[in-house]
Amino acid sequence: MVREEIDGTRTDIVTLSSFILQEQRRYNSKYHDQGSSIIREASGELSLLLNSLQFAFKFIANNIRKAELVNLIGLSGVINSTGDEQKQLDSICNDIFIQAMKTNGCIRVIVSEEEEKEILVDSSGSYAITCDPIDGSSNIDAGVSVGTIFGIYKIHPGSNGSLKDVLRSGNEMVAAGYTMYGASAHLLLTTGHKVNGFTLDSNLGEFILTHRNLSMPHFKNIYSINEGNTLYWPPKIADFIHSLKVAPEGGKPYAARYIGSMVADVHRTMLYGGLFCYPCSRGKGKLRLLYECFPMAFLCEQANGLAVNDKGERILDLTPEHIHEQSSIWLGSKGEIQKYVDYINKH
Ligand code: FDP
Repeated sequence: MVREEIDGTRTDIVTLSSFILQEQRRYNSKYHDQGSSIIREASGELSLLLNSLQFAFKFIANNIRKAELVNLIGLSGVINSTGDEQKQLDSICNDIFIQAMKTNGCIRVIVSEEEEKEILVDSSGSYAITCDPIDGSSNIDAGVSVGTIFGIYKIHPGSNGSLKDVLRSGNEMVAAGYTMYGASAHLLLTTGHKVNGFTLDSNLGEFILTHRNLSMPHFKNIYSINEGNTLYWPPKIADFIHSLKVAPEGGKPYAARYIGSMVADVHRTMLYGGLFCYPCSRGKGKLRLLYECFPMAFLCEQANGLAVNDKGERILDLTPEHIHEQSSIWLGSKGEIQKYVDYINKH
């Protein structure tokens, strides 16, 4: 018998690396069990890619932790593709991410929030990746949690890697996730079969499985939105948000929680439930479809939630026309998002 605990120390922990290998084996045995005449084996390439991603996350986490000490915080004077002022930490973390993706041999196309154009990589890899290396960066100086968001696509058969491999429906993502850098680094990952959460143990230098098959509650009376924009929303949306603040008979109104860092707001929503939204202001969405909305929508649905835009259309059914396209988004507990969809359909 294997003793799982020695002097209060758990010894049965599952690391991200072992979890990825287990998933690969599960995928292979699924195809064997189905008695497929052409036995499809997972080549291990996605596992390799996920492993190189976890290296990038550890490297970024390390830089964020020491940022204040080594004076990285401050503006670098560069304006990025979407018009935001780029911080030194933004550009360093972008470089870390791109370097890790360029050298793992699995990636042919990289899209980053910090790069105006897609990056084509000369490799024989089968994947394309989209990412926001540091989301929520306007909060960095205040020590608020920020994160890296990513989405992964298998490139089209016969493609050498092109824009077409990323400008496609969100339904075609094969994996997505984010790492939130807070008191510790938290990674939420889906490969299209539920969501699992890992926490970085900085002593071991390993992401440890801490949230297996994460599932959001169906209802939770928490709403998360930048209400300062109320004047710029269509009246229907302002009315819906107002309705959340009206207490039902014998009940309580919704609680407001807004950090202003998408990863942190979504992370809370994934764990506690509720709804997070960023509607169009003056008719324009803010969050980026490809590397913010798609990965978050994929995670959310895999955790039994829903993700739609202002019109109530399912986010993953959308197809972007350009890599930095912006969208409105409503995501969170299934019951809460359905309530929004029912409201706009009725009014
Ligand atoms: P940031 O500009 O700090 O990078 O998409 C970027 C984002 O943050 C999200 O992380 C966050 O949810 C949102 O913008 C915050 O926008 P507001 O400041 O307009 O509320």
